[in-house]
Amino acid sequence: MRTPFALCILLFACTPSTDRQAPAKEEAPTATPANVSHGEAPVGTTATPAPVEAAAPARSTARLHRVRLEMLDTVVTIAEGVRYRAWTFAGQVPGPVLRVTVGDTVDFTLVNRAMMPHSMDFHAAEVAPSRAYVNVMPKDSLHYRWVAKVSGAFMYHCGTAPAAAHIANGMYGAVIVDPARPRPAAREYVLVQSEFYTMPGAGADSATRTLDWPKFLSLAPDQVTFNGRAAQYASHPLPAKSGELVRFYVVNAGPNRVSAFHVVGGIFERVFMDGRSVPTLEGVQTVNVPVGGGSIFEVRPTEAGDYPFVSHAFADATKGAIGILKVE
Ligand SMILES: [Cu+2]
Repeated sequence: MRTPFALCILLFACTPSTDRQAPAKEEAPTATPANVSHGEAPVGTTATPAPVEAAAPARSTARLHRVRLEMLDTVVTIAEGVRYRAWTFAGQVPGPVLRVTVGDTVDFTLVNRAMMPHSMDFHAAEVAPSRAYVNVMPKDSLHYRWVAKVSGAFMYHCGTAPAAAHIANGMYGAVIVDPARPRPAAREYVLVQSEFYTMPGAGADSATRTLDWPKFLSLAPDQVTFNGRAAQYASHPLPAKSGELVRFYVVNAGPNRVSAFHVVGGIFERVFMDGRSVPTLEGVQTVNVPVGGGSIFEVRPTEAGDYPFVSHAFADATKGAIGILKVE
């Protein structure tokens, strides 16, 4: 039964005043929205490249890949004007993209130039973790080999306990494993989604932020990023051409938030989840990439314009999991 209008007014008037006391700390935005779909972040031009390259490295023809990664502590920028004291592979967050082909051997050396033990866990490898994914002490190194047997987009990360802290501090990256028969030609981008949970650093270094453990446990990140920097591909859109096949290799490093990957204005022609060599899905709008997972997305925009790509979990898009594919 519908509540009479007068009764509604009465109920509202009788609402205990405690319900309308001091506003919450975080208020929903009330400003006039940008005149662009998904205007969560200002859209720039393609005139200057983004701080972190998103273009995928070229497919390799080498069958043996000698990869040497140094782990070191460094300060990185995770959003415009926001610096973070990170633990890294090769001094960057995410670490370098590694690209190999099914059947290739990765001859891997891990060097620890940081202050504490670290390790490396390749999701693209099938090895005994107790042999390969072991701690490397500071000033020490580790060497092992693995063969890429399954194609797909894979995460790699430090697995040293607490892995939560090592991943939250920036120790992750992506491996692309190509099928032996190459995928169709496309414009290719790699996006590693991840979160940062931050608080001011100690003492004189308060301007550089560090990991906030209670925020981490509460799943309340300050930034959610593609390739380690909030909204960098909105301010520096990724170019594409009308009618061109665009392929996104999306790896979700987390450490906590599922990515609901979506391209506004597009429908994915094909999605290859994890190591699937045949499409898992065709003609889909949004597909979750689980934490610790990766998928390959193919979309073909046919009209010139700006196409936002987001995690459709919109708290995360608001915190930086947003970019623009600029189609010309
Ligand atoms: Cu580590």
